[in-house]
Amino acid sequence: MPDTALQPALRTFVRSLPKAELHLHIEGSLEPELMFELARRNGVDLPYASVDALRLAYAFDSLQSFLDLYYAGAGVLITERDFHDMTMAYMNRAKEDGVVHVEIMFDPQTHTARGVAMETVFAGMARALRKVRSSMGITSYLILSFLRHLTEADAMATLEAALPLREQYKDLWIGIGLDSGERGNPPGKFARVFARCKALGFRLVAHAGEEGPADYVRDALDLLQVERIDHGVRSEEDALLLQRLIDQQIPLTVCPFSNLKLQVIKSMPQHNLARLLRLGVMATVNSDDPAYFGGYVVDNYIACAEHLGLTRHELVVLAQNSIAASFLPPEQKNEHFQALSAYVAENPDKKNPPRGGFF
Ligand code: ES4
Ligand code: ZN
Repeated sequence: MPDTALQPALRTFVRSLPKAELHLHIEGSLEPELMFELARRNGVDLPYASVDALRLAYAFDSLQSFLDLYYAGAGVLITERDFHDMTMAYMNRAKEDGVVHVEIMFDPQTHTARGVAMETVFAGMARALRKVRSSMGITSYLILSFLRHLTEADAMATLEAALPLREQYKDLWIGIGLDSGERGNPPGKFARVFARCKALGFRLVAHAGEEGPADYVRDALDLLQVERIDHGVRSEEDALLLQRLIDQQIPLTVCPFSNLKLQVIKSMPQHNLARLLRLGVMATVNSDDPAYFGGYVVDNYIACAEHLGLTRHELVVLAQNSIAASFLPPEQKNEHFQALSAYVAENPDKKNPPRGGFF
């Protein structure tokens, strides 16, 4: 039974736990209220009468049923200011959740296909992120993600369109990702463009093993040479692969609410995060598309505590993993590890105090 009486105290503890968010699609942070505001500002018609009507439409039965709404929703993003406002709204919310560093994925093809310039997308996000870095001290990186339902040639053209901006945004744009509909779009389809990105010195990630099979996780590692797997929950279906993830400490950016809302799992108690973590997988917890899936990163941590029985110590391990699995340089990771240890030491677990004495 979830211990609801202790939940407020646990939530307070988790909110102030220094953590990184490593799996966040900025377009998936666009809350219905802001979507309506941007639609009005830009004279874009939304096929919903109200914010409530839109929220009611957020009932998904698969990844694709979500993606259809998500791409349609992104249609309100037109100007530099729109990208800025969306990013700023997410960062303000992330601050409340104790996020000290975030690695943000964005889908330029969703925007350039509508006639929005690549520069507009970068400029709006970067203005917000740089402001937040200096005002709130939250660091951030950008991961340009290719849409896997489109061709590799389209991904290559998108990369070429973005490369002239690399110098201008080198403080932020450090990585390349792969997202959108997984089934029928295996990693191998993007082997050449990922090889080029690796040669260019980008950090590489890919969604794999979300709806797709464990084979796609192995292919993402072998054919795309990614350093981190987004989701990866279906890796459990392949014992050899699972052992490899453990041995090589390959991080998984797990998103429990996403898996639930997209019916990758039937109910939260069925999620395998606790099992993965206890086997020694470098698992992290993230929000994916928080505006669509009903919760931000702390909500995801708390749901895992409640439904999977994660201990307070395991929640601390998740926060530790999020720093370890980030693309931050070692010195910055160490600063966050120290802050984390200090926070835990200052907030002893009254229910399960660390054992004193020698044994
Ligand atoms: C996504 Cl949950 C998920 N999976 C794949 N691609 C995505 N893009 C945005 N959210
Ligand atoms: Zn995702």
